[in-house]
Amino acid sequence: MPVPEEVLKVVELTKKHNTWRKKCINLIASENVTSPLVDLVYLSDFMHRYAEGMPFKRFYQGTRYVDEVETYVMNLMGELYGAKYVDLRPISGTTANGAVFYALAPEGGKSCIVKLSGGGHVSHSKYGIMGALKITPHELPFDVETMNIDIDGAVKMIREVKPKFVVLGASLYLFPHPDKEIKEVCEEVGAVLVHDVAHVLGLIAGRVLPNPLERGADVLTSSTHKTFPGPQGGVIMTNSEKLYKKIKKVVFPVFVSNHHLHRLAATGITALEMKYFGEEYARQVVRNAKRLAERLYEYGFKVLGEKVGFTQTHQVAVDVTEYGGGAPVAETLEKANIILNKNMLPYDTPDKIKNPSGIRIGVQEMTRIGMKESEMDVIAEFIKKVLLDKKSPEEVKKEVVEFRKQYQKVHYTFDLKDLGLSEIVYLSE
Ligand code: DSN
Repeated sequence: MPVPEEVLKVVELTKKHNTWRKKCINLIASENVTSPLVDLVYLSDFMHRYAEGMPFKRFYQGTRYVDEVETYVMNLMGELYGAKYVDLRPISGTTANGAVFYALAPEGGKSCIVKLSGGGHVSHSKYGIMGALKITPHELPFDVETMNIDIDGAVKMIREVKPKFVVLGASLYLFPHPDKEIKEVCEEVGAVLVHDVAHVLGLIAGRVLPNPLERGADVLTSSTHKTFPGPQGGVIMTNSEKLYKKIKKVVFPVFVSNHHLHRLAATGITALEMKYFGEEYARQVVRNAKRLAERLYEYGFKVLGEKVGFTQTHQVAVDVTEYGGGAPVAETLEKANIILNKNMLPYDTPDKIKNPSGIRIGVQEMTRIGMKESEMDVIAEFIKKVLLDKKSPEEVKKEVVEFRKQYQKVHYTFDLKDLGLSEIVYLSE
């Protein structure tokens, strides 16, 4: 049979995407690239199989290696983050959040969260899983100068609201959230402290940010594919047996049936990359973010967190109101093959959602392919050329594509040759 056009179309689109993103400066703060070794273990027969339940207590046959790998990777993650209980079954950060929120407030109730415009994640909000579970989130006050939770205001609110739980962590996350101070008031009112570390999981492994579990957080929820450069997925970690007993009964059967088994081995390799290369990688990520923020600031951009050193993470936030707002700026930069996203800033009102004041920049992926401070200077200059010098984005794109050719290999990983393996080749044009 001749290959139908429809088949060619799907193959073509995949090739186009793969080729294009290798020619782009990818600065979406919630993304990353997996290493060739992670790709190799990801692409396996595990992806065809089912294994509901906990290791060695399954509802399916044929799971002997799934059980072993899941247990092994749970232990690796537990060792990396100092957690006694690790659940890798949530297939995303949102699923991990849903399971924890439901376990903590099965009949609904009140919670306190980071406000959406301060970076709070949609799953923490009334529009997302929190709202669907009939839990009413109260937004903690946020301080724009320090780009962090206003601790005094938050303590006051938590005392008044008396929530069942408090969620720290956010999608715009420039500085570590104050677990220690919030934990004290949580204890006073009997609330559980959850910290959604999705954005900074890799930075915690690399010890450039404190581990919330060591500073009072009761439960960590996370995705596994942002600064932690693993396959897309979720994880829950805690040291509380009492809480974990409740949570694990909710993960399955409420939020997950099968848990996408090929993620497990791939997440394990990523945990080992973090164990052996994590500190070097995380330090470079933060150095790069700071450098990019400084350069943009020197060009006259309104970079947030000016009085507190701009950032301690992989992210930089810039107010681009004077260039038309986050939406047109992000679209124009995309024409130059610079991919980042529009973002609400703490002072934005809900009507600004379609064209917020800001853009959010994340440097973790470009760090992973070998970029350092000097490359951040080049990226800042590309952004300046498009937004300040008003050069044609199509012209700047030619320079971006040329520049990007030098950075194609994933760093901070193991060499396939040392394992006698060869790389999977992605479809490309
Ligand atoms: N909304 C994603 C982000 O970009 O931060 C996280 O799920």
